[in-house]
Amino acid sequence: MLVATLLCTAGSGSFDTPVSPLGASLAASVLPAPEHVSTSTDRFPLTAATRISAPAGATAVGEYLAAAIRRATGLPVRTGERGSIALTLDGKASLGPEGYHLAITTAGVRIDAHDPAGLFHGVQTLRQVIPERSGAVTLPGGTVTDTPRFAWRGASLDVARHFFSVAEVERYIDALALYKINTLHLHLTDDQGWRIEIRSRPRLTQIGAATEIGGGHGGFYTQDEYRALVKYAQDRFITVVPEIELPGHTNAALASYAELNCDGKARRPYLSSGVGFSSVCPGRQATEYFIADVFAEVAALTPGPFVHIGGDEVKSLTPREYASVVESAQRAVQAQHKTAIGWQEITAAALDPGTVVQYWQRNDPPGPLVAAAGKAKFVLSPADKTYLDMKYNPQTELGLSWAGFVEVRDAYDWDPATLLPGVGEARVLGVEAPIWTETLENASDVLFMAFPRLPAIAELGWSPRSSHDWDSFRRRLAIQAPHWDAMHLSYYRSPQIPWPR
Ligand code: TNX
Repeated sequence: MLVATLLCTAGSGSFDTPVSPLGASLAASVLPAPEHVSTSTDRFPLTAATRISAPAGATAVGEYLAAAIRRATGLPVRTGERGSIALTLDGKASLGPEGYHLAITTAGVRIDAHDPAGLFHGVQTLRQVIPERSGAVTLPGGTVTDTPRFAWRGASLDVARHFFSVAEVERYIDALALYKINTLHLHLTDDQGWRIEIRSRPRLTQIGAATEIGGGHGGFYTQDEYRALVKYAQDRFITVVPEIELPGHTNAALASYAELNCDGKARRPYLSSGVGFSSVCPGRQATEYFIADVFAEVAALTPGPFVHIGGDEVKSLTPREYASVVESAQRAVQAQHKTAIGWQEITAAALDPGTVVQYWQRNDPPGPLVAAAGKAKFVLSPADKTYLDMKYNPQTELGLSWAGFVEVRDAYDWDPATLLPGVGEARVLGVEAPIWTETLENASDVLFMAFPRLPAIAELGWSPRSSHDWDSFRRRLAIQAPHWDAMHLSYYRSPQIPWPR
């Protein structure tokens, strides 16, 4: 039944349909673009009486959806038995761990998945067709069958250059969940600050956490706070990958423990943004113990399979010295039954077959790097496309520009399967959009740089290659804006996007 007072949908699923912030069709609304989508003339009325049922294994997903609907519409929608919105875990195994099937008909809404993560992603799709306006609303009919292209759809956040509170990181996690990002890589240590409590090395946070770029107070997560953050992400089906940078980007550790320096002298805190100068002393017993102890504690805080060992931009070691520290870090991670991932420079060390390489730097020809990587899998973060700390254009106040200006189309228009010669689809674990925070001080700065480029990287990670279409993408991106406005997410109003108003 149709609720009479409502603006209705724009009709068929064609991307040529003029998009309106209220009531666009399923095909015209969903971002990342789904694998299969069909639209129908059915309409589902969402009212104060609507109830959501969820299976025992995913009651929290039902509650999450109910809260999202209440936030968007003000309707007192709750979970209950035999809801007209039914979430089930009866989906086929072929949907995999993250896929879902969504059907919106006049009689009701159903989301079927094989695993709770799939239900959660289906819920994000449904949220995108719920208009941001108070009172009863009508949802456009149709079906979606959807599975991701890549397993690793990441965002990373540098909490070392500037510190971000647990609440700020949670706000970013909420934004990531909207676009089916499933990995949050936290850059926890760098020259300017050490941000995670390590109980066997208390000075790391007593001394190393007290600074940040520009002279602010810094900060760190206690292990309990960090555990809560990991849980908050996990509840949104996002896996946290902690990064402990080695051998370089370590001044905060070198300032905290004199024994990590070859000359045995503690370094002064570092508050600016140069790179490449710092390194732990290779081969020293103190360094080996440090690496083993730190990764043991970090791995114990990590339910996910990956721990990041850094490895980028070291200018103060010989190649042999560099490789020896990377290999120690890799061993320490493996000793904790985790898989190591590191920046592309780690291909200069002897890598174990499972170790993952994160590609970022476009200056060097990729051939030798790919050859050195052997059979390793890649996470792709090309700086000139995925670095969300790059300015959008010369006028952008925040951000850097060493990799160029990155407009929305630059972030979107590339294919992960052809970026690196010799690294095809099967060797790409996924994509990741990093945010480095030399110039970013709070959650609103981070969101402004992430939106609207983060959804572009999310779509490259999730959607089938065949759906890649800039014009479709920019129209679907445009109608995200009312959601961002309602959620108070700051974003850049790129002139490339046909924003609704
Ligand atoms: C390069 S990406 C870095 C970071 C900087 C970033 C700034 C990478 C592995 N290293 O240390 O923060 O550029 O854009």
